[in-house]
Amino acid sequence: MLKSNFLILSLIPLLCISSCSDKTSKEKKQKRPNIVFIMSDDHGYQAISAYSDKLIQTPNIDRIANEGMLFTNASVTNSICAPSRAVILTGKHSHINGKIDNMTPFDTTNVTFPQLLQKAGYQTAMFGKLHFGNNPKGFDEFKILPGQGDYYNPKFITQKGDTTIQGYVTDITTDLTLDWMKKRRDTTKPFLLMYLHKAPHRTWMPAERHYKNFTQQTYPLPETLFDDYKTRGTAAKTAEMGILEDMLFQYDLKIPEDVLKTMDIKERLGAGGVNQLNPAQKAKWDSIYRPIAANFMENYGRMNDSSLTVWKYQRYMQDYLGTIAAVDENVGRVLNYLDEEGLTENTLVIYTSDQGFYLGEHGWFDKRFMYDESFKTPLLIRWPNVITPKTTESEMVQNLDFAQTFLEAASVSAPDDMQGESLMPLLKGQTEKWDRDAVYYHYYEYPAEHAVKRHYGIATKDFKLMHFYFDVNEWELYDRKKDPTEMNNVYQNPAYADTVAQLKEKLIALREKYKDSDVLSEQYIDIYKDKGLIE
Ligand code: SGN
Ligand code: CA
Repeated sequence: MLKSNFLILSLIPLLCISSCSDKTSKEKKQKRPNIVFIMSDDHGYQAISAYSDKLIQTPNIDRIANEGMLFTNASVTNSICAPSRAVILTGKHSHINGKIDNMTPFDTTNVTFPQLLQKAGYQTAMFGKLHFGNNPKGFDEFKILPGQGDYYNPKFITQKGDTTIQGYVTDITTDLTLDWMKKRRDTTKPFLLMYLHKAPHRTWMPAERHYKNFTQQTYPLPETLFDDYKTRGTAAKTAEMGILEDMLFQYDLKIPEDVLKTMDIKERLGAGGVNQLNPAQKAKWDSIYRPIAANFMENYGRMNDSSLTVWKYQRYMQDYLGTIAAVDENVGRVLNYLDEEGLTENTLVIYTSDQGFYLGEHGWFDKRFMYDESFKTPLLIRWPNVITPKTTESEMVQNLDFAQTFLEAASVSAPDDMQGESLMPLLKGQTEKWDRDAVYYHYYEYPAEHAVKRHYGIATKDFKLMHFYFDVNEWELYDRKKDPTEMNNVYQNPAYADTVAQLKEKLIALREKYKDSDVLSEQYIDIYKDKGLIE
């Protein structure tokens, strides 16, 4: 392939003698970078070694930061899957693009950045999880998982109909991606590739090759595992995402039903993804997970709440991190392919997640809250010749900014109604051109699974102010510098009265700027009523 690239390059001057009337615009076009957008689902930054090596080594994902930029203050505008994806594609907040929660349908009349890139001459492809309930627009080719998708033997929706592929979803998503790059890439065009993993989403099923090693590991406990929510409001106290109370033995932690029966434990959900295994896969699964169940059965009677929390946390981490091992290996396959094809230099590679995730912090799994672990998201970007390798960027950036960044990178002007900011100045190291001092957040999916109440809020580098406005009317304030683990709500503390007043003013200004005037407009109330979620 290197040879054929050389051939094409050496032909360019010859071709130009006859046909380069518009030489400058052609040169510009040829330089437009490829974009490889890699996103996993529910990948907390705590589980990427470029951020912290307490839990897992992710050498391939880290490579993106080692050869590029690591963002330590990247966040989402609405910490839930499909809404985050809609924000990324449209460059607009949820209340503007309409996809406020996983249930509301994505309005396909929205203009998305892939549509604009495709129109501007990019070849576009998407593989993996989208989770919109409808097909993406603006892609020359896509193969996407229906809804949440399955870990084993997953079904894919393609332009030619549905197909089921035997094997493990993370490997398959990568095979599809590499197959497209190898066989159907138009080498005369720059490309946008959206390579979107299901992992490490619940129910955290690792690849067979990782069962053994990961189920033998013991992980350090997060500092806030036994949070009692003492200073916080109703929302944190009533959320249903506690490792002790809400994480299920069978569905989440893979203790088979027959074992639970002998212990008189009955659960509301069944075996979930384990039902997808074929007999050969099931035999391998059982060879590892059955002995764990037997051991659990033996010890269960001696466990109290605290030891059971720790046991559940360890089982959770073993499987969650096991799924990440496969993501990391597969990211390595894609990066290696870019190297082999000489594509690395002119390709912007980004690794992110649709949001962060609780890995036991505050006693939780899942996401949704504006507290850091789910508000913040990993963000690593490599773009040789633009980004200085090994840089760390602490400015506050959001998934809202991606669309405009990619458009600027491709020299395509962004529509005026996109609401983010291009990250280009930061990528170029021109921090002085970046003046954002606060970001806005709004979460809507309630009543729903995990029972996290609706809230909006503002974050600055120093503080976070949140308003839980639905069902309750409660405010919370955190001092991010003094209390980075967000254990002390200081909203009522008189010492912070001025801060509260200033932040409320700023919050109003942000809500005006982003045109978020209604807490829940009629349109959404109707959708929620139709679904029987509210009366
Ligand atoms: C599923 C999960 C939830 C998760 C939501 C949203 N339950 O409903 O635990 O919060 O997805 O996740 S499961 O029974 O399907 O595992 S999201 O990433 O799609 O937003
Ligand atoms: Ca998600």
